[in-house]
Amino acid sequence: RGIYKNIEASILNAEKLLAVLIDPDKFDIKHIVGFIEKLNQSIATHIFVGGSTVKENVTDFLVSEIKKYTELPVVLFPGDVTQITNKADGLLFLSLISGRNPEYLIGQHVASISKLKNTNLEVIPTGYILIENGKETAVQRVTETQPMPKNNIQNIIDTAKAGEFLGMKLIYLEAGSGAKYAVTTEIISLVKQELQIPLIVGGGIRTKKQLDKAYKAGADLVVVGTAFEEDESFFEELKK
Ligand code: 1GP
Repeated sequence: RGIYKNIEASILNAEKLLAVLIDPDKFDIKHIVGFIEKLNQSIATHIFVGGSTVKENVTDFLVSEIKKYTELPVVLFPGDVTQITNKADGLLFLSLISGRNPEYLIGQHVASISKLKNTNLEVIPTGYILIENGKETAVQRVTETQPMPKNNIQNIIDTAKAGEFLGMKLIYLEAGSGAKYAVTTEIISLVKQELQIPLIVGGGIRTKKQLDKAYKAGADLVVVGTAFEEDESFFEELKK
């Protein structure tokens, strides 16, 4: 089965999913064997690879290295076209629907097609919603868009629902990598109630307690990056 079908099946079985985000720009390739070993022994179900400011070809090499040491699906979470590589299993085809910058709503997507046509990547259309979190993050800087104010929850819900009606297969609520404040449980649960498609939540989640809170509120898949980058012992708390 494909990546998306597996996500749907997990939800039906009330299983929660965890993606470990590896940012090629921050990750020290020297640590890869130990890092992936710990990851394999944890409850992680997916590996996401991507970042806002990655240099060309770095992703390609990193993904082929990761694939040597794990059976988990590797899904690209690209900041731009240059991060697309055939070595991965899937690609979140992200449209930044919280923003009004055409480049990140449709521009990069058009530019990616000639590359994507030559890959076997499972392309998963994803509505990407950046939410205010207490400090400016890289997504905001790079995409030149404003995050959605967290007190206007109805607007966040409507944006997510519009993404679903546009045919997107996933909604991703993003506080931004290294966010001071993660997406609130109130936002997660109200968005989840309205959606028929799986919900991803990420940004600023650093503890097991926060992870469990996000799941309980309704996140189907949580993405954690910085917490593992800063301290690999976090994997110990998340053993299978
Ligand atoms: C960022 O949602 C991901 O795009 C993960 O964020 O690095 O804060 O875990 P963190």
